[in-house]
Amino acid sequence: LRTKLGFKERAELLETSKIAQRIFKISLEKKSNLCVALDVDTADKLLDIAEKVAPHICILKTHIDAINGVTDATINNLQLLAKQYNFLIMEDRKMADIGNTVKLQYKKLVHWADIVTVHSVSGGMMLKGIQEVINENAESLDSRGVFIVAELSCNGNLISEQYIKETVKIAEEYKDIMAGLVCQSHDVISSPSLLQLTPGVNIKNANDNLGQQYQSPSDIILTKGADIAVVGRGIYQDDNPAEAAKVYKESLWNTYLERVSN
Ligand code: 5IU
Repeated sequence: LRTKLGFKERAELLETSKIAQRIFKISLEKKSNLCVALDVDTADKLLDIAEKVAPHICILKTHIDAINGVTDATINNLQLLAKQYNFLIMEDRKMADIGNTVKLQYKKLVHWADIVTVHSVSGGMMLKGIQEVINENAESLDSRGVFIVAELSCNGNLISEQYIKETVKIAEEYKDIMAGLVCQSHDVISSPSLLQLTPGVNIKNANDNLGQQYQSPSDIILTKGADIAVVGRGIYQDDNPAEAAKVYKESLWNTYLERVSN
């Protein structure tokens, strides 16, 4: 069973993609299955908080188009931090257009984002476009890949059971570039080679006033079956983001250890 198997064993499976291997490896090295979402409004805040939380995360997630003042230097500095502190960068663009358009958009991301998120709504051809760009850059860049969205954490979303099943099928079809799926339930992913990334974690709040629904770290790992948890406001809005990241990291990692130990 995926949720009972350790990251080390899962990383070593034959069908585990290069990008999933990179995530498993960093996670084990840093004892962290925390992905921080830095949805701040300026490039200065992005770099400032990134540096503070860097020792505690395996993935840093951005919505780069929501941040003011991002330049090439911002991206360079983010990449330097990623190297220095051993984490991956994920641009949460949720690409969703036809293959050709996604391919054009992804060409602008592939150089700095180790991972991008995609919606499955337009089908597998979109992933073919991404795969082509990854192949074109395979010699000059470390392995790249995607997380595909199978479920959303907000109430009132339009995703159906059928959509989830078809999304898993697409993920299996493009396993070479698949880090895993973004979802909310433990039974979406059965294959241990794929990672479950789950947003909607907060220790202090149960929701926001725009539909977001939160769970505790232990719920997200034990009940919802997350391998990697995404925490945004719980960390970057804290008075002490470094300390908050450490608290979330330890809580998430200890729950993961508990999950695989029995
Ligand atoms: N995010 C979700 N829910 C989802 C998906 C993505 O919250 O279903 I797919 C993103 C949005 C935000 C982060 O960047 O994860 C969660 O941030 P907060 O912890 O601040 O709610």
